[in-house]
Order: sequence, then structure tokens, then C-alpha cells
Amino acid sequence: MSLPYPPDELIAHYRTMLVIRRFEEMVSDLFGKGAMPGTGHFCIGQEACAVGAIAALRPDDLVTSNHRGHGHMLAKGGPATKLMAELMGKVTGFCGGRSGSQHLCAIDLGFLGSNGITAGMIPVATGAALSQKLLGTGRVVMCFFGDGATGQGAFHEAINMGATWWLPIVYFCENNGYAMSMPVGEAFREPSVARRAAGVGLPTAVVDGMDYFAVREAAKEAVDRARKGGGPTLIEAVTYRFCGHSKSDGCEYRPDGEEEGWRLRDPLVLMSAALIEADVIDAAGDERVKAEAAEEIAAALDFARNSDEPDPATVADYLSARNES
Ligand SMILES: Cc1ncc(C[n+]2csc(CCOP(=O)(O)OP(=O)(O)O)c2C)c(N)n1
Ligand SMILES: [Mg+2]
Repeated sequence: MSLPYPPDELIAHYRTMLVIRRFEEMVSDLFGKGAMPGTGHFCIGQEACAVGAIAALRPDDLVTSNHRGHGHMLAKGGPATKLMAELMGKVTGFCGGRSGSQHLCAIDLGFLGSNGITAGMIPVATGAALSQKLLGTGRVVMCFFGDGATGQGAFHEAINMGATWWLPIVYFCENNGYAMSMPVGEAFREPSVARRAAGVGLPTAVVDGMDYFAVREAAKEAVDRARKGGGPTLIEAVTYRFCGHSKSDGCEYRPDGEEEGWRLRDPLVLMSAALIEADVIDAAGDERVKAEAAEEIAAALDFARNSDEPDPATVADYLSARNES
């Protein structure tokens, strides 16, 4: 079987998926040891969504994210060094150590922001897409959010606007079956995000979110349509998180055996098997890519640990409201 993408690119994307996994495992471990401040939401299990969808973009295209944004940031080309430093509150982080995990931003990378407000970036992404259309930049916006976000008014208002104005945006829902502990089937009478989005006139696609190739193909079609003036598409990628909602969640609400079932379709295992099957890599190459990813994360940790804390005298910098008295 041959694959319809350049082998070097596929290996690079497989490495990115591994970097995302190893990054989050490392951060989870640091939380456990009390060596990382704040909290974090991991996308372990959802790596094919971030990497497959962003693979369909041009480097100058734009991405918006949600509270589960490490994978989106790394897939958009953000170095693990700067992400680790940001999470540790160091000056060398993307936002000088001020954003933490949930409010990441790197405008130079076209990463317009993650956001702790559920659905908060969907209107922002729609506004960014309106700008691209008015300015004629030819850029497309990839807007990531979860199933839970589709219960918010902001989602419905924004996708209606995007559809009505034929904006260059892809609404990419990572449906991992839960919003915190709330199963999607209990939160919605109509659990299909795609069917709800079709109501505003959007073309939709439902894809296997564990499969890089399925995600990439659907994303490419949607991005091409958006770039040609055909307006937005909503992609519902069916996926699963192999971790709690955030660092302190033990997943007691999940039925026995559910995660084990999904683990059989781990996106990293599927990707590795596809690349081996297509002779893109062999078993030794697979081990090498895994080792490179682990080294990259070890180096990121060193970088972050050896970086400076922000100067306390700068605490009020970048604030738009402050008390001058
Ligand atoms: C406006 C708002 N309401 C509630 C929350 C609390 N909250 C944080 S994440 C989350 C669930 C989001 O679920 P989903 O959109 O499916 O994303 P997932 O966590 O599954 O990736 C909720 C309710 C919030 N951050 N913002
Ligand atoms: Mg969810």
C-alpha cells in the first residue's frame, strides 16, 4: 500500500504526534511530583486530530484552540521548549510565562490563542476569518473546540455567522464523548454535532478522530473549500481522551472497559502501523522516531528548568487595566 503524502512529511507528522504524547506525559508526571504550577488539560488520545487537521493548512493559515491546546500549539509548529517554559511560568515561554496552559498565544505562528472559556474562541475565530475575507489574504482559520462547547450559545451564533457570510474557516469539533464528566448523550437530545451544524447550512463531515489519514483528508477538503470561497465546513472528529478531564480527574464516571476499548485504536499505534505497512518506516525507524521525540521533550524540560523566572518588577506589564494609585 502506498500513501498519498511524501514519506518525510508523514514521518515528521508521526514525530509531532509522539512529541505531543511525550510532552503531556512529562507534564502530567511533573504535576504529580508538585514540580509544575497550575493545572492542565491533556489531549492524550486526540493527537491525530491536531496533527491531521493542521497538516491540511498552509504555514500562514491561522489556528484557534480551547483549554486542551498543547497539541494544537505543537502541531502548529510551536517548539516544545517554549511551551514547557510557558507552563513553568518562565520568561522564555511563548507569553513570557504569563499565559500558563490555557491562554497560550503565538501570533507569529498563526496561533491566535487557546482559551479557558468553553466555546470562547469560536466567535474570535469567526472574526479572524471575517478579517481574512475582507483583507483578501487567502488564509483559512482552523477553529478547534470540543463537543461540550457546542452547547454554548456562542457556538450557534458564530457558526451561523460563518455560514451566512461564507467565511474561510473550518469548525473542527473534537468529540471525545465527554464535557468534564458529562457524556455527550446526556447533554444533548441530538448528540450528533454534525446534524446540529447542518441546521445552519454548513457542509459537514464526521471522521474517525483516531486516524490521522481520515482527519487529514476531511480537513483538506474543508480547507480547500474555504480557500476557494466556498465557506465553512464543520468537521466532527470522533475521538477519546486517554486521561482525565484535567490533572485531578480520576474518570470514575466512565463505564468499565470503555477506555480499554478505545486504547485498541490509539492514534499513535494506528499511525505507526500504517507507516510500517506502507514501508515508510521499518521497526528500527519507528524506534528511532520514538527516541527522537523523547529526547526533544527531555531537552524541553532542561530548557525550561534553566530559564529565568519573570522579574517581579514587571508584574503589571501587559495589563490593560491597572491601578496607578
Ligand atoms: C463558559 C464556561 N463554562 C464552563 C466551563 C467549565 N469547563 C471547563 S472545560 C469544560 C468541558 C468542555 O468540554 P468539551 O468542549 O467537550 O471539551 P473537552 O474538555 O472534552 O476537550 C467545562 C464545562 C468553562 N471553562 N467555561
Ligand atoms: Mg469533550
